[in-house]
Amino acid sequence: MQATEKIWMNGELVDWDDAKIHVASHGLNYGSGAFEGIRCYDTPQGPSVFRLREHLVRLENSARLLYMELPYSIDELRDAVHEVVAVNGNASCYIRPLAFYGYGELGVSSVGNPVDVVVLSFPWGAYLGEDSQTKGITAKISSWERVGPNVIPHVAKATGIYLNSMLATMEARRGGYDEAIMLSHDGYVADGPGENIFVVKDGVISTPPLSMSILPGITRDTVIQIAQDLGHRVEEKLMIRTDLYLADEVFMVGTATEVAPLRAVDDQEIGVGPVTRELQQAYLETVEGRSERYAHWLDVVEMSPSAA
Ligand code: PPE
Repeated sequence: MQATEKIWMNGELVDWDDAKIHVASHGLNYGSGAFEGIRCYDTPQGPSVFRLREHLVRLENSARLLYMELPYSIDELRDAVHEVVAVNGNASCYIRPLAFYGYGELGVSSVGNPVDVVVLSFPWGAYLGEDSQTKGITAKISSWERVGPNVIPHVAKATGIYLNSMLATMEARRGGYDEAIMLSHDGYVADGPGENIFVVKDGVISTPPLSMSILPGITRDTVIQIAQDLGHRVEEKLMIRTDLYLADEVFMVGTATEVAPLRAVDDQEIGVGPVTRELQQAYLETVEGRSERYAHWLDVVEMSPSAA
């Protein structure tokens, strides 16, 4: 990863190399943390963080589901994001707020541990490789099930859940595919290790419902709104693996991925189609601040005078 100058850590800006924790931290031992992934884009209005408030509300909800009380309000976290982006000076960057149980008492109960909060900002290019958005990617249905609602709350963007994502990603990559698709315990399409999934069939756009072991993605919500505004019909419905094989188009969405077409699922070829292209373009216009209609989703950052 590309290091930047500062990391916001528990209210202070510290040098990148000094943002350290103790090895006995609860979050390191048990994956007890909640995090976010947010993008800032270089827009005509200035560097703008996309849907920052919604991401911070999700962070607060994720923490709550881990019985964790964040020591900072949403407004304070918003200020922290602005501060770290401004000081690091990258108009276009990825932002990673992370709250975790820190160093205090070892043992699975989280009682007796402080809640540490950090915010990183750093440049991060195409999540699934340079060609992912143009040529499309290949995906494999994972043999790993997506964590179910009674395993770990999938509504939470909790650090521990990502072991599930890591296993699915590694299996797919080692098998020569770009990405994994995970099914729920009862065999319905859930999401990717870091993306939500959409299918286009006979002119209708479908995506799994929020109850289907998926992260309630902010890009998912954005794409649904944009698609409806463009006049498309969007349905939230249960889908099985063959709905993917027989789809006209399949695409994945996420903050890091943006909108990436799938050109094959398992070894069934799927074309990269016009609906995906239209939504991909509209999404980029929105996040890059070229669309009046969605200007309210951009939170413009005032850069520090000393930053580039
Ligand atoms: N599902 C999962 C499992 C997920 O991790 C993400 C985000 C999404 C759906 C899409 O959510 P949203 O970003 O709000 O549209 N994955 C993050 C990358 C995880 C990683 O560190 O790698 C992201 O896109 O930032």
